[in-house]
Amino acid sequence: MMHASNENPVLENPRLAELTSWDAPWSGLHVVVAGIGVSGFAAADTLIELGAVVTVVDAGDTERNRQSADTLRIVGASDVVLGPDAMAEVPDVAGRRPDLVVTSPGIRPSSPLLSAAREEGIQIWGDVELAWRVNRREGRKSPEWLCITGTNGKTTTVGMTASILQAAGLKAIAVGNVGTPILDALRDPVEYDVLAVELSSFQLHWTHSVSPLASAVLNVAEDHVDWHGSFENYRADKSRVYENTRVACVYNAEQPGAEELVEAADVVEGCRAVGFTTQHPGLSMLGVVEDLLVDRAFVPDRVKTAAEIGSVSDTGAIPTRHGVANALAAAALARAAGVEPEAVRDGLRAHRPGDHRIQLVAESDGVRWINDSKATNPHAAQASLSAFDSVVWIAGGLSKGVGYDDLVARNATRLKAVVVIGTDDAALLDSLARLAPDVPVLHATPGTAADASASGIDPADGHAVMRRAVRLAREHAAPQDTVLMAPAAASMDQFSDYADRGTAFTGSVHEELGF
Ligand code: UMA
Repeated sequence: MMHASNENPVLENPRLAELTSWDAPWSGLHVVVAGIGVSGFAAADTLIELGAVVTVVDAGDTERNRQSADTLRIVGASDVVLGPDAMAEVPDVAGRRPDLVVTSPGIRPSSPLLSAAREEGIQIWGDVELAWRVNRREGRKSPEWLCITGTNGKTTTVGMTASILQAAGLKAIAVGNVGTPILDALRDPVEYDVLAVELSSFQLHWTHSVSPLASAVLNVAEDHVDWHGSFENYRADKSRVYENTRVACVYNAEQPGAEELVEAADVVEGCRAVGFTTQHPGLSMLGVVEDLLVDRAFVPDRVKTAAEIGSVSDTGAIPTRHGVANALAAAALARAAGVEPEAVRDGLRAHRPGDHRIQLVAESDGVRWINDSKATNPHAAQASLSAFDSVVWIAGGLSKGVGYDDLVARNATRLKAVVVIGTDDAALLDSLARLAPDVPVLHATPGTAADASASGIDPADGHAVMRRAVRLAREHAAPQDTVLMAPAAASMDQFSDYADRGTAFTGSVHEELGF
Protein backbone atom coordinates (compact mmCIF):
# COMPACT_ATOMS: atom_id res chain seq x y z
CA MET A 1 0.00 0.00 0.00
CA MET A 2 1.15 3.54 -0.71
CA HIS A 3 1.88 6.38 1.64
CA ALA A 4 -1.05 8.69 2.32
CA SER A 5 -0.26 12.34 1.81
CA ASN A 6 1.02 13.62 5.10
CA GLU A 7 0.57 17.32 5.68
CA ASN A 8 2.15 17.12 9.07
CA PRO A 9 5.49 15.40 8.50
CA VAL A 10 7.48 14.24 11.48
CA LEU A 11 10.43 16.57 11.83
CA GLU A 12 13.82 15.05 12.49
CA ASN A 13 14.54 15.31 16.17
CA PRO A 14 16.67 12.52 17.64
CA ARG A 15 15.79 13.58 21.19
CA LEU A 16 12.13 12.79 20.48
CA ALA A 17 12.75 9.67 18.38
CA GLU A 18 13.80 7.67 21.42
CA LEU A 19 10.68 8.57 23.42
CA THR A 20 8.68 5.42 22.68
CA SER A 21 7.76 4.14 26.15
CA TRP A 22 6.90 5.42 29.62
CA ASP A 23 10.39 4.40 30.75
CA ALA A 24 12.21 6.41 28.02
CA PRO A 25 14.31 9.47 28.98
CA TRP A 26 11.53 12.07 29.30
CA SER A 27 13.28 13.73 32.20
CA GLY A 28 14.46 17.24 31.34
CA LEU A 29 12.50 17.43 28.05
CA HIS A 30 11.27 21.03 27.65
CA VAL A 31 7.64 21.09 26.55
CA VAL A 32 4.96 23.71 25.89
CA VAL A 33 1.44 22.36 26.43
CA ALA A 34 -1.11 24.48 24.54
CA GLY A 35 -4.59 24.46 26.12
CA ILE A 36 -5.53 23.60 29.69
CA GLY A 37 -8.86 21.86 28.99
CA VAL A 38 -9.50 18.14 29.33
CA SER A 39 -6.72 16.96 27.03
CA GLY A 40 -4.15 19.69 27.84
CA PHE A 41 -4.49 19.07 31.56
CA ALA A 42 -3.95 15.30 31.14
CA ALA A 43 -0.94 15.92 28.87
CA ALA A 44 0.71 18.43 31.22
CA ASP A 45 0.04 16.29 34.30
CA THR A 46 1.55 13.21 32.60
CA LEU A 47 4.61 15.06 31.33
CA ILE A 48 5.30 16.48 34.78
CA GLU A 49 4.99 12.96 36.24
CA LEU A 50 7.53 11.83 33.64
CA GLY A 51 9.99 14.49 34.75
CA ALA A 52 9.61 16.87 31.81
CA VAL A 53 9.89 20.65 32.26
CA VAL A 54 6.46 21.97 31.31
CA THR A 55 4.99 25.39 30.52
CA VAL A 56 1.24 25.50 29.92
CA VAL A 57 -0.48 28.28 27.95
CA ASP A 58 -4.17 28.95 27.37
CA ALA A 59 -5.98 31.94 25.89
CA GLY A 60 -8.88 31.60 28.34
CA ASP A 61 -8.46 33.18 31.76
CA THR A 62 -11.57 31.54 33.22
CA GLU A 63 -12.30 30.37 36.77
CA ARG A 64 -12.03 26.72 35.67
CA ASN A 65 -8.71 27.33 33.91
CA ARG A 66 -7.34 29.20 36.94
CA GLN A 67 -8.19 26.20 39.14
CA SER A 68 -6.48 23.80 36.72
CA ALA A 69 -3.48 26.14 36.60
CA ASP A 70 -3.22 26.10 40.41
CA THR A 71 -3.28 22.30 40.43
CA LEU A 72 -0.58 22.03 37.75
CA ARG A 73 1.62 24.55 39.59
CA ILE A 74 1.28 22.47 42.76
CA VAL A 75 2.30 19.24 40.99
CA GLY A 76 5.32 20.97 39.47
CA ALA A 77 4.61 22.87 36.24
CA SER A 78 7.43 25.26 35.44
CA ASP A 79 4.94 27.98 34.43
CA VAL A 80 1.27 28.39 33.54
CA VAL A 81 0.19 31.46 31.55
CA LEU A 82 -3.48 32.28 30.95
CA GLY A 83 -5.07 35.06 28.89
CA PRO A 84 -5.39 36.24 25.28
CA ASP A 85 -1.66 37.01 24.90
CA ALA A 86 -0.53 33.60 26.19
CA MET A 87 -0.98 31.97 22.79
CA ALA A 88 0.54 34.73 20.65
CA GLU A 89 3.93 33.00 20.33
CA VAL A 90 5.91 29.94 21.45
CA PRO A 91 7.17 30.79 24.94
CA ASP A 92 10.51 29.79 26.39
CA VAL A 93 10.36 26.95 28.90
CA ALA A 94 12.53 27.56 31.96
CA GLY A 95 14.70 29.94 29.97
CA ARG A 96 15.22 27.94 26.77
CA ARG A 97 13.42 27.07 23.54
CA PRO A 98 11.13 24.02 23.90
CA ASP A 99 11.86 20.61 22.34
CA LEU A 100 8.18 19.96 21.73
CA VAL A 101 4.71 21.49 21.68
CA VAL A 102 1.78 19.29 22.77
CA THR A 103 -1.40 20.90 21.49
CA SER A 104 -5.10 20.51 22.33
CA PRO A 105 -7.53 19.46 19.60
CA GLY A 106 -9.58 22.67 19.65
CA ILE A 107 -6.61 24.87 18.69
CA ARG A 108 -6.39 25.42 14.96
CA PRO A 109 -3.15 24.62 13.10
CA SER A 110 -3.24 28.18 11.72
CA SER A 111 -3.19 29.73 15.22
CA PRO A 112 -0.22 32.05 15.87
CA LEU A 113 1.43 29.70 18.38
CA LEU A 114 1.25 26.59 16.20
CA SER A 115 2.26 28.49 13.05
CA ALA A 116 5.28 29.89 14.88
CA ALA A 117 6.24 26.43 16.19
CA ARG A 118 6.16 25.01 12.65
CA GLU A 119 8.26 27.87 11.31
CA GLU A 120 10.82 27.33 14.03
CA GLY A 121 10.94 23.56 13.36
CA ILE A 122 9.55 22.60 16.77
CA GLN A 123 7.67 19.34 16.54
CA ILE A 124 3.96 19.38 17.40
CA TRP A 125 2.10 16.41 18.90
CA GLY A 126 -1.44 16.02 20.16
CA ASP A 127 -2.25 14.31 23.46
CA VAL A 128 -3.01 11.14 21.45
CA GLU A 129 0.56 10.92 20.09
CA LEU A 130 1.89 11.48 23.60
CA ALA A 131 -0.39 8.70 24.89
CA TRP A 132 0.87 6.28 22.25
CA ARG A 133 4.48 7.10 23.17
CA VAL A 134 3.84 6.08 26.81
CA ASN A 135 1.54 3.14 26.08
CA ARG A 136 4.38 0.69 26.76
CA ARG A 137 5.47 0.66 30.38
CA GLU A 138 7.67 -1.79 32.23
CA GLY A 139 5.76 -3.95 34.73
CA ARG A 140 2.34 -3.03 33.27
CA LYS A 141 0.18 -4.42 30.49
CA SER A 142 0.35 -2.43 27.25
CA PRO A 143 -3.25 -2.12 26.09
CA GLU A 144 -4.11 -2.71 22.45
CA TRP A 145 -5.82 0.21 20.68
CA LEU A 146 -8.91 -0.11 18.48
CA CYS A 147 -9.26 3.34 16.86
CA ILE A 148 -12.48 4.77 15.48
CA THR A 149 -13.11 7.93 13.55
CA GLY A 150 -15.84 9.21 11.23
CA THR A 151 -18.06 12.23 10.92
CA ASN A 152 -20.89 10.61 12.84
CA GLY A 153 -21.49 7.61 15.07
CA LYS A 154 -18.02 7.62 16.70
CA THR A 155 -19.23 7.87 20.28
CA THR A 156 -21.91 5.20 19.81
CA THR A 157 -19.39 2.91 18.10
CA VAL A 158 -16.65 3.21 20.74
CA GLY A 159 -19.33 2.51 23.36
CA MET A 160 -20.50 -0.59 21.47
CA THR A 161 -16.89 -1.73 20.96
CA ALA A 162 -16.06 -1.39 24.66
CA SER A 163 -19.27 -3.22 25.57
CA ILE A 164 -18.43 -6.13 23.22
CA LEU A 165 -14.88 -6.36 24.58
CA GLN A 166 -16.22 -6.40 28.14
CA ALA A 167 -18.71 -9.13 27.21
CA ALA A 168 -15.70 -11.13 26.02
CA GLY A 169 -14.19 -10.84 29.50
CA LEU A 170 -11.58 -8.24 28.58
CA LYS A 171 -10.76 -5.13 30.61
CA ALA A 172 -11.79 -2.41 28.18
CA ILE A 173 -12.85 1.26 28.23
CA ALA A 174 -14.01 3.88 25.72
CA VAL A 175 -11.55 6.79 25.64
CA GLY A 176 -10.41 9.76 23.52
CA ASN A 177 -12.79 12.29 21.98
CA VAL A 178 -15.66 10.58 23.82
CA GLY A 179 -14.44 12.43 26.93
CA THR A 180 -11.86 10.44 28.97
CA PRO A 181 -8.33 11.27 27.77
CA ILE A 182 -6.33 8.18 26.76
CA LEU A 183 -3.59 9.33 29.14
CA ASP A 184 -6.01 9.00 32.09
CA ALA A 185 -6.73 5.37 31.16
CA LEU A 186 -3.01 4.63 30.88
CA ARG A 187 -2.43 6.02 34.39
CA ASP A 188 -5.45 4.25 35.88
CA PRO A 189 -4.73 1.55 38.47
CA VAL A 190 -6.84 -0.77 36.29
CA GLU A 191 -4.56 -2.28 33.69
CA TYR A 192 -6.67 -2.34 30.55
CA ASP A 193 -6.33 -5.06 27.90
CA VAL A 194 -7.89 -2.98 25.13
CA LEU A 195 -8.81 0.67 24.60
CA ALA A 196 -11.69 1.61 22.29
CA VAL A 197 -10.33 4.96 21.14
CA GLU A 198 -12.56 7.64 19.60
CA LEU A 199 -10.45 10.00 17.49
CA SER A 200 -11.62 13.29 16.02
CA SER A 201 -10.10 14.70 12.86
CA PHE A 202 -8.47 17.37 15.05
CA GLN A 203 -6.70 14.71 17.10
CA LEU A 204 -5.68 12.71 14.04
CA HIS A 205 -4.07 15.78 12.51
CA TRP A 206 -1.38 15.61 15.19
CA THR A 207 -0.71 11.85 15.35
CA HIS A 208 2.47 10.39 13.86
CA SER A 209 3.43 6.97 15.20
CA VAL A 210 0.18 5.49 16.60
CA SER A 211 -0.07 1.83 15.51
CA PRO A 212 -3.51 0.40 16.31
CA LEU A 213 -4.40 -3.27 16.23
CA ALA A 214 -7.43 -2.31 14.10
CA SER A 215 -8.93 0.99 12.96
CA ALA A 216 -12.16 2.18 11.37
CA VAL A 217 -13.49 5.15 9.43
CA LEU A 218 -17.28 5.00 9.86
CA ASN A 219 -18.20 7.64 7.27
CA VAL A 220 -16.90 10.95 5.98
CA ALA A 221 -19.24 13.87 5.32
CA GLU A 222 -18.74 17.61 5.39
CA ASP A 223 -17.92 18.93 8.89
CA HIS A 224 -15.37 21.16 10.65
CA VAL A 225 -14.41 22.86 7.38
CA ASP A 226 -13.55 25.98 9.39
CA TRP A 227 -10.79 24.14 11.36
CA HIS A 228 -9.31 22.13 8.49
CA GLY A 229 -9.56 24.75 5.75
CA SER A 230 -11.23 22.40 3.23
CA PHE A 231 -13.17 19.15 2.97
CA GLU A 232 -10.15 17.47 1.33
CA ASN A 233 -7.94 18.31 4.32
CA TYR A 234 -10.62 17.03 6.71
CA ARG A 235 -10.92 13.74 4.80
CA ALA A 236 -7.13 13.35 4.65
CA ASP A 237 -6.89 13.80 8.44
CA LYS A 238 -9.66 11.24 9.01
CA SER A 239 -7.81 8.68 6.87
CA ARG A 240 -4.71 9.04 9.08
CA VAL A 241 -6.44 6.63 11.49
CA TYR A 242 -5.40 3.76 9.19
CA GLU A 243 -1.67 4.58 9.29
CA ASN A 244 0.46 1.80 10.85
CA THR A 245 -2.58 -0.43 11.51
CA ARG A 246 -1.52 -4.02 12.13
CA VAL A 247 -4.49 -6.43 11.75
CA ALA A 248 -7.52 -4.84 10.06
CA CYS A 249 -8.53 -1.53 8.47
CA VAL A 250 -12.32 -1.38 8.66
CA TYR A 251 -14.17 0.68 6.02
CA ASN A 252 -17.76 1.54 5.10
CA ALA A 253 -18.44 -0.54 1.97
CA GLU A 254 -21.52 1.56 1.17
CA GLN A 255 -19.57 4.81 0.96
CA PRO A 256 -17.87 5.56 -2.38
CA GLY A 257 -14.12 6.07 -2.00
CA ALA A 258 -13.93 4.54 1.49
CA GLU A 259 -11.91 1.49 0.44
CA GLU A 260 -9.50 3.75 -1.46
CA LEU A 261 -8.58 5.47 1.81
CA VAL A 262 -7.46 2.07 3.13
CA GLU A 263 -5.53 1.32 -0.06
CA ALA A 264 -3.70 4.63 0.19
CA ALA A 265 -2.67 4.08 3.81
CA ASP A 266 0.77 2.95 4.93
CA VAL A 267 -0.15 -0.08 7.05
CA VAL A 268 1.84 -2.89 8.64
CA GLU A 269 2.53 -5.84 6.29
CA GLY A 270 -0.31 -8.40 6.48
CA CYS A 271 -3.00 -5.95 7.59
CA ARG A 272 -6.35 -6.66 5.92
CA ALA A 273 -9.09 -4.39 4.55
CA VAL A 274 -12.47 -5.38 6.04
CA GLY A 275 -15.72 -3.77 4.87
CA PHE A 276 -19.04 -3.34 6.64
CA THR A 277 -22.41 -2.93 4.94
CA THR A 278 -26.08 -2.85 5.91
CA GLN A 279 -26.69 -5.06 2.82
CA HIS A 280 -25.59 -8.65 2.05
CA PRO A 281 -21.85 -8.81 2.80
CA GLY A 282 -19.29 -9.67 0.15
CA LEU A 283 -16.08 -11.56 0.93
CA SER A 284 -14.07 -10.00 3.78
CA MET A 285 -17.09 -8.01 4.96
CA LEU A 286 -19.56 -7.90 7.79
CA GLY A 287 -23.18 -7.24 6.83
CA VAL A 288 -26.86 -8.09 7.15
CA VAL A 289 -28.74 -11.15 5.88
CA GLU A 290 -32.46 -10.82 6.55
CA ASP A 291 -32.45 -9.59 10.15
CA LEU A 292 -29.15 -11.18 11.14
CA LEU A 293 -25.73 -9.54 11.50
CA VAL A 294 -23.16 -11.78 9.85
CA ASP A 295 -19.38 -11.93 9.56
CA ARG A 296 -17.72 -13.07 6.33
CA ALA A 297 -14.30 -11.68 7.25
CA PHE A 298 -13.10 -13.34 10.43
CA VAL A 299 -14.20 -16.93 9.67
CA PRO A 300 -11.96 -19.80 8.59
CA ASP A 301 -13.60 -20.33 5.16
CA ARG A 302 -14.77 -16.92 3.95
CA VAL A 303 -15.97 -18.27 0.60
CA LYS A 304 -18.38 -20.85 1.94
CA THR A 305 -19.18 -19.83 5.50
CA ALA A 306 -20.32 -16.88 7.59
CA ALA A 307 -20.69 -16.46 11.34
CA GLU A 308 -23.89 -15.13 12.90
CA ILE A 309 -22.89 -12.38 15.34
CA GLY A 310 -26.25 -10.95 16.41
CA SER A 311 -29.44 -9.52 14.99
CA VAL A 312 -30.65 -6.10 13.86
CA SER A 313 -32.80 -5.77 16.99
CA ASP A 314 -29.65 -6.06 19.14
CA THR A 315 -28.37 -2.73 17.77
CA GLY A 316 -30.73 -0.37 19.63
CA ALA A 317 -34.21 0.38 20.92
CA ILE A 318 -35.00 2.30 17.71
CA PRO A 319 -32.86 0.37 15.14
CA THR A 320 -31.70 2.69 12.35
CA ARG A 321 -29.53 1.99 9.35
CA HIS A 322 -26.73 4.01 10.91
CA GLY A 323 -27.09 2.13 14.19
CA VAL A 324 -26.67 -1.17 12.34
CA ALA A 325 -23.64 0.18 10.46
CA ASN A 326 -22.05 1.33 13.74
CA ALA A 327 -22.69 -2.07 15.34
CA LEU A 328 -21.05 -3.85 12.40
CA ALA A 329 -18.00 -1.58 12.55
CA ALA A 330 -17.69 -2.24 16.30
CA ALA A 331 -18.07 -5.97 15.66
CA ALA A 332 -15.35 -5.89 12.98
CA LEU A 333 -12.89 -4.20 15.35
CA ALA A 334 -13.66 -6.61 18.17
CA ARG A 335 -13.43 -9.63 15.85
CA ALA A 336 -10.02 -8.36 14.68
CA ALA A 337 -9.00 -8.51 18.34
CA GLY A 338 -10.10 -12.15 18.51
CA VAL A 339 -13.51 -11.77 20.17
CA GLU A 340 -16.00 -14.67 19.69
CA PRO A 341 -19.38 -14.14 17.90
CA GLU A 342 -21.44 -14.70 21.08
CA ALA A 343 -19.64 -11.84 22.84
CA VAL A 344 -20.51 -9.51 19.94
CA ARG A 345 -24.21 -10.30 20.40
CA ASP A 346 -24.04 -10.03 24.21
CA GLY A 347 -22.04 -6.80 24.08
CA LEU A 348 -24.46 -5.14 21.64
CA ARG A 349 -27.41 -6.16 23.80
CA ALA A 350 -25.74 -4.82 26.94
CA HIS A 351 -24.79 -1.50 25.32
CA ARG A 352 -26.78 1.53 26.51
CA PRO A 353 -26.45 4.49 24.16
CA GLY A 354 -25.76 7.84 25.79
CA ASP A 355 -28.40 10.50 26.09
CA HIS A 356 -29.07 13.00 23.28
CA ARG A 357 -28.67 10.41 20.50
CA ILE A 358 -32.02 9.61 18.84
CA GLN A 359 -33.41 9.41 22.37
CA LEU A 360 -37.16 8.95 22.85
CA VAL A 361 -38.14 11.66 25.32
CA ALA A 362 -41.93 11.28 25.39
CA GLU A 363 -44.89 9.88 23.49
CA SER A 364 -48.13 11.77 24.01
CA ASP A 365 -51.35 12.18 21.98
CA GLY A 366 -49.80 10.03 19.23
CA VAL A 367 -46.78 12.34 18.86
CA ARG A 368 -43.23 11.08 19.48
CA TRP A 369 -40.69 13.56 20.86
CA ILE A 370 -37.10 12.67 20.00
CA ASN A 371 -33.90 14.30 21.24
CA ASP A 372 -31.01 14.03 18.78
CA SER A 373 -28.99 16.99 20.05
CA LYS A 374 -25.84 15.03 19.14
CA ALA A 375 -26.72 15.73 15.47
CA THR A 376 -24.30 18.65 15.19
CA ASN A 377 -23.94 18.49 11.39
CA PRO A 378 -26.22 17.80 8.38
CA HIS A 379 -24.95 14.23 7.90
CA ALA A 380 -25.93 13.25 11.46
CA ALA A 381 -29.31 14.95 11.09
CA GLN A 382 -29.89 12.98 7.89
CA ALA A 383 -29.42 9.73 9.84
CA SER A 384 -32.28 10.54 12.19
CA LEU A 385 -34.57 12.44 9.79
CA SER A 386 -34.56 9.46 7.43
CA ALA A 387 -35.84 7.17 10.21
CA PHE A 388 -39.22 9.00 10.44
CA ASP A 389 -42.05 9.68 7.97
CA SER A 390 -43.71 12.90 9.12
CA VAL A 391 -41.53 15.25 11.09
CA VAL A 392 -41.78 18.60 12.85
CA TRP A 393 -38.08 19.40 12.80
CA ILE A 394 -36.34 21.63 15.35
CA ALA A 395 -33.08 22.74 13.74
CA GLY A 396 -30.38 25.40 13.58
CA GLY A 397 -27.36 26.72 15.46
CA LEU A 398 -23.74 27.27 14.49
CA SER A 399 -23.28 25.86 10.99
CA LYS A 400 -19.45 25.54 11.05
CA GLY A 401 -19.31 26.57 7.38
CA VAL A 402 -21.22 23.60 5.95
CA GLY A 403 -24.26 23.81 3.62
CA TYR A 404 -27.85 22.58 4.07
CA ASP A 405 -29.07 22.18 0.47
CA ASP A 406 -28.60 18.43 0.28
CA LEU A 407 -30.20 17.77 3.67
CA VAL A 408 -33.24 19.96 2.97
CA ALA A 409 -33.71 18.59 -0.58
CA ARG A 410 -33.58 14.98 0.58
CA ASN A 411 -36.07 15.48 3.40
CA ALA A 412 -38.48 18.14 2.10
CA THR A 413 -41.32 15.63 1.63
CA ARG A 414 -41.20 14.33 5.20
CA LEU A 415 -41.14 17.80 6.80
CA LYS A 416 -44.42 19.00 8.25
CA ALA A 417 -42.92 22.17 9.72
CA VAL A 418 -39.50 23.46 10.73
CA VAL A 419 -38.87 25.34 13.98
CA VAL A 420 -35.59 27.24 13.73
CA ILE A 421 -33.39 27.82 16.77
CA GLY A 422 -29.86 29.29 16.85
CA THR A 423 -28.56 32.78 16.20
CA ASP A 424 -26.93 32.00 12.85
CA ASP A 425 -29.86 30.81 10.74
CA ALA A 426 -29.23 32.45 7.34
CA ALA A 427 -27.85 29.35 5.55
CA LEU A 428 -30.60 27.05 6.80
CA LEU A 429 -33.38 29.56 6.02
CA ASP A 430 -31.98 30.09 2.55
CA SER A 431 -31.96 26.34 1.80
CA LEU A 432 -35.50 25.92 3.17
CA ALA A 433 -36.83 28.85 1.12
CA ARG A 434 -35.41 27.47 -2.12
CA LEU A 435 -35.81 23.71 -1.65
CA ALA A 436 -38.80 23.29 0.66
CA PRO A 437 -40.86 26.42 -0.13
CA ASP A 438 -44.17 24.88 1.01
CA VAL A 439 -42.97 23.83 4.45
CA PRO A 440 -43.96 26.30 7.21
CA VAL A 441 -40.91 27.78 8.96
CA LEU A 442 -41.28 29.11 12.52
CA HIS A 443 -38.75 31.19 14.40
CA ALA A 444 -38.05 30.36 18.02
CA THR A 445 -35.17 32.83 18.35
CA PRO A 446 -36.42 36.45 18.35
CA GLY A 447 -35.18 37.99 15.10
CA THR A 448 -35.95 41.59 16.01
CA ALA A 449 -35.64 43.77 19.08
CA ALA A 450 -39.45 44.17 19.05
CA ASP A 451 -39.96 40.38 19.11
CA ALA A 452 -37.38 40.02 21.88
CA SER A 453 -39.12 42.63 23.96
CA ALA A 454 -42.66 41.30 23.28
CA SER A 455 -41.71 37.68 24.02
CA GLY A 456 -39.32 38.50 26.85
CA ILE A 457 -36.80 36.09 25.28
CA ASP A 458 -33.10 36.94 25.09
CA PRO A 459 -31.84 35.48 21.74
CA ALA A 460 -28.71 34.16 23.49
CA ASP A 461 -30.72 32.32 26.15
CA GLY A 462 -30.95 28.83 24.62
CA HIS A 463 -33.20 27.44 27.34
CA ALA A 464 -35.83 30.17 26.80
CA VAL A 465 -35.56 29.75 23.01
CA MET A 466 -35.99 25.99 23.37
CA ARG A 467 -39.15 26.40 25.48
CA ARG A 468 -40.62 28.52 22.70
CA ALA A 469 -39.45 26.01 20.06
CA VAL A 470 -41.18 23.14 21.84
CA ARG A 471 -44.39 25.16 22.19
CA LEU A 472 -44.35 26.01 18.46
CA ALA A 473 -43.61 22.37 17.55
CA ARG A 474 -46.56 21.16 19.62
CA GLU A 475 -48.90 23.55 17.77
CA HIS A 476 -47.87 21.97 14.46
CA ALA A 477 -47.67 18.28 15.43
CA ALA A 478 -50.60 15.89 14.91
CA PRO A 479 -50.98 12.18 15.78
CA GLN A 480 -48.46 9.97 13.91
CA ASP A 481 -45.97 12.86 13.69
CA THR A 482 -42.51 12.93 15.26
CA VAL A 483 -41.07 16.10 16.75
CA LEU A 484 -37.36 15.68 16.14
CA MET A 485 -34.74 18.00 17.64
CA ALA A 486 -31.78 17.21 15.36
CA PRO A 487 -30.25 20.65 14.80
CA ALA A 488 -27.62 19.82 12.12
CA ALA A 489 -25.45 22.47 13.74
CA ALA A 490 -23.26 23.08 16.78
CA SER A 491 -24.85 24.49 19.90
CA MET A 492 -22.38 26.98 21.37
CA ASP A 493 -24.23 30.13 20.21
CA GLN A 494 -27.04 29.46 22.70
CA PHE A 495 -25.94 26.53 24.89
CA SER A 496 -22.78 25.43 26.65
CA ASP A 497 -22.67 22.23 24.56
CA TYR A 498 -24.89 19.67 22.83
CA ALA A 499 -25.72 18.01 26.16
CA ASP A 500 -27.00 21.33 27.54
CA ARG A 501 -29.12 21.76 24.39
CA GLY A 502 -30.49 18.21 24.76
CA THR A 503 -31.29 18.75 28.41
CA ALA A 504 -33.06 22.02 27.54
CA PHE A 505 -35.19 20.14 25.00
CA THR A 506 -36.04 17.26 27.33
CA GLY A 507 -36.93 19.64 30.17
CA SER A 508 -39.08 21.82 27.88
CA VAL A 509 -40.94 18.79 26.50
CA HIS A 510 -41.71 17.49 29.99
CA GLU A 511 -42.85 20.96 31.06
CA GLU A 512 -45.00 21.47 27.96
CA LEU A 513 -46.67 18.06 28.27
CA GLY A 514 -47.15 18.46 32.04
CA PHE A 515 -44.96 15.47 33.08
N1 UMA B 1 -8.05 27.18 23.65
C1 UMA B 1 -7.18 28.20 23.40
N2 UMA B 1 -7.07 28.65 22.12
C2 UMA B 1 -7.79 28.13 21.10
C3 UMA B 1 -8.69 27.08 21.36
C4 UMA B 1 -8.81 26.62 22.66
O1 UMA B 1 -6.50 28.68 24.31
O2 UMA B 1 -7.64 28.57 19.96
C5 UMA B 1 -8.19 26.69 25.02
C6 UMA B 1 -9.50 27.03 25.67
O3 UMA B 1 -9.45 28.27 26.32
C7 UMA B 1 -9.70 25.88 26.65
C8 UMA B 1 -8.90 24.75 26.06
O4 UMA B 1 -8.10 25.28 25.00
O5 UMA B 1 -9.23 26.18 27.95
C9 UMA B 1 -9.85 23.72 25.52
O6 UMA B 1 -9.19 22.81 24.69
P1 UMA B 1 -10.00 22.02 23.57
O7 UMA B 1 -10.99 22.92 22.90
O8 UMA B 1 -9.03 21.34 22.71
O9 UMA B 1 -10.88 20.98 24.42
P2 UMA B 1 -10.53 19.92 25.55
O10 UMA B 1 -11.18 20.37 26.80
O11 UMA B 1 -9.09 19.58 25.60
O12 UMA B 1 -11.40 18.69 25.00
C10 UMA B 1 -10.89 17.95 23.89
C11 UMA B 1 -12.00 17.75 22.86
N3 UMA B 1 -12.46 19.08 22.39
C12 UMA B 1 -12.34 19.46 21.10
O13 UMA B 1 -11.90 18.74 20.25
C13 UMA B 1 -12.84 20.83 20.76
C14 UMA B 1 -13.14 16.97 23.45
O14 UMA B 1 -14.07 16.68 22.41
C15 UMA B 1 -12.63 15.66 24.00
O15 UMA B 1 -13.70 14.96 24.65
C16 UMA B 1 -11.50 15.89 24.97
O16 UMA B 1 -10.46 16.68 24.35
C17 UMA B 1 -10.84 14.58 25.44
O17 UMA B 1 -10.18 13.95 24.36
C18 UMA B 1 -15.29 17.46 22.39
C19 UMA B 1 -15.66 17.86 20.96
O18 UMA B 1 -16.50 18.72 20.80
C20 UMA B 1 -16.44 16.61 22.94
N4 UMA B 1 -15.05 17.27 19.92
C21 UMA B 1 -15.33 17.60 18.56
C22 UMA B 1 -16.49 16.75 18.02
O19 UMA B 1 -16.73 15.68 18.58
O20 UMA B 1 -17.09 17.18 17.00
C23 UMA B 1 -14.10 17.30 17.70
